Amino acid sequence: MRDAATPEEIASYQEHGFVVLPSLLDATELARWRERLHSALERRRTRLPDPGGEYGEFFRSEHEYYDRVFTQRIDLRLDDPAVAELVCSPALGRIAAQLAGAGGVRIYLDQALVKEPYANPTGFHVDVPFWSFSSPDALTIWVALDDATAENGCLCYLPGTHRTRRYDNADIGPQLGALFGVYPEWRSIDPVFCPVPAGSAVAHNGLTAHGAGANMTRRRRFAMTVAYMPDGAAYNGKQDIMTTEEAARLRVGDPLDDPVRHPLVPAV
Ligand SMILES: O=C(O)CCC(=O)C(=O)O
Repeated sequence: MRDAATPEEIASYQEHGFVVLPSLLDATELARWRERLHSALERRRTRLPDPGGEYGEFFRSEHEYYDRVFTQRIDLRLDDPAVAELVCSPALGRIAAQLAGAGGVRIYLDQALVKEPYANPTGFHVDVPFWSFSSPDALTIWVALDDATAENGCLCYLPGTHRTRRYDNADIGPQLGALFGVYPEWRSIDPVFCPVPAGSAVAHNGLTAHGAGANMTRRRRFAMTVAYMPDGAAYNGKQDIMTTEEAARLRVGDPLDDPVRHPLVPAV
């Protein structure tokens, strides 16, 4: 894996709020990621790591639409050391820190997102308002483990939307364009599709509006993602993916700096 973003990639990310990272993984690495993540998915049957833990309302319920957008498996690294070795990669973290212009970033979460054959589209949304901190400098690196195409639901971005400093959002629900009700000024922006071959990646700012089409093919579209927050990001009171017990240990304003849950990856 390369361990740096090019100056052009950094400039493009900062201007548009997303960037394609071609050939992030070489063929050997891609085979390793696919093998380890397919095994991890075989083992993990639940969305979140601790089946006995008490999670927030969203994660306790079934959702007729959302459950058919993708198979979502969050924080696989926490119960699978072979996955942890991949997603805690210093090289990947360094690229994230360079794109964010941060001295260091911490992993907020990792998640496998598998768009199954004939899965629903991913409605337009922004990421950070779902999360337990608020920052304009968070980002996700979305690694394609299968070719991601317009036919099977590659990502699609609204360039420049990361410049908003608002943390309002729309649910990933059956109204694909609900976000435009929240941000009507974004209706005039042309969406940019980002098809990428397996082993390449896209990175997007946590405030860049994005979505993905339906999977109109008979094969899965497998992506592995790592979301990063700048070092120093603080708890905002949203439980999100934490158990109730974990959230109760935090006060608003506390840094999210648990070294196991949120390991630091320095930029250099
Ligand atoms: O993979 C998808 O369909 C959506 C991904 C996404 O929203 C994200 O990684 O933030």
